[in-house]
Amino acid sequence: MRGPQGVERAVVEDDVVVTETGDRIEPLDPKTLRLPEPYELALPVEPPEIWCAGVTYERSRDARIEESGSDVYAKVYDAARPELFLKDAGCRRTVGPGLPIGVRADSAWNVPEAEIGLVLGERGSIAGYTIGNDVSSRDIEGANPLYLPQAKVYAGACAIGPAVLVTDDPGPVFEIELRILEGGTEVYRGETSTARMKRGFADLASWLVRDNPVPLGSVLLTGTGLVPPDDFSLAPGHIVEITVPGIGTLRNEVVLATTLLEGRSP
Ligand code: DO4
Ligand code: MG
Repeated sequence: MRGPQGVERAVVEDDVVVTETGDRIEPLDPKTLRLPEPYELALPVEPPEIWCAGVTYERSRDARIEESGSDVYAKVYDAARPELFLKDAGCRRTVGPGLPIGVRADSAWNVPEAEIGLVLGERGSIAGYTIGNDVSSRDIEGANPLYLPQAKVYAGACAIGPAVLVTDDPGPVFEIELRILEGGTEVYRGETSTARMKRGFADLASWLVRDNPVPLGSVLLTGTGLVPPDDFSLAPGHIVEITVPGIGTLRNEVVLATTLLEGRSP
């Protein structure tokens, strides 16, 4: 959590945010976990690596086939082995709630991807659940499947947060709402449920750690089931809000990725 004392550790107990110094802060809305000023939830974990699964929902499979004309997406949707790719390492391209996400200057078709994130424990066990935004360039991805890393990995291409849900439920189902706002007006709204996923969370995590030393606390985003209409592109000034009851709302403003590089050493 960010507050007057800088970044502090905090947990959510009975819809109240409790800091390590014992302050109790009531969110303005327990569903979104939005805090009164000057408080803001920060990155709930700093994952050493962030991985993504793709094409885990029928909607994503269809969108990928349409944008690329390639059948590799239908093949991976039906295969036992999932699509998995590295999104970030060392949190160089990832932000928490309230900080800007990026769109590439060399892309004309950018979208947010609202996904459930698995916080990974030992040997691919699931320690908790968070929200992730796998911001992507659809025209770069669609031009050639080999361009996937460029469509997915760049400054501000990922957001996670606002909290980590720890639960004993072995098979939780999450409702996911995605809203995009422009000048305070909603320009896109969609919702889906993880009940529509083709694959299970534990199965995805077990594929990821096969012969792969994924560090503890890494996050695996589990794919998108929400695709805005083809004539929509994310642009600087848009606000992206992803709400998952039980976890909160991940809210980020969009800027040009180039501006996030300013002042950063390579
Ligand atoms: O194959 C492209 C990536 C798909 C993806 O990121 C998703 O389905 O969420
Ligand atoms: Mg994705």
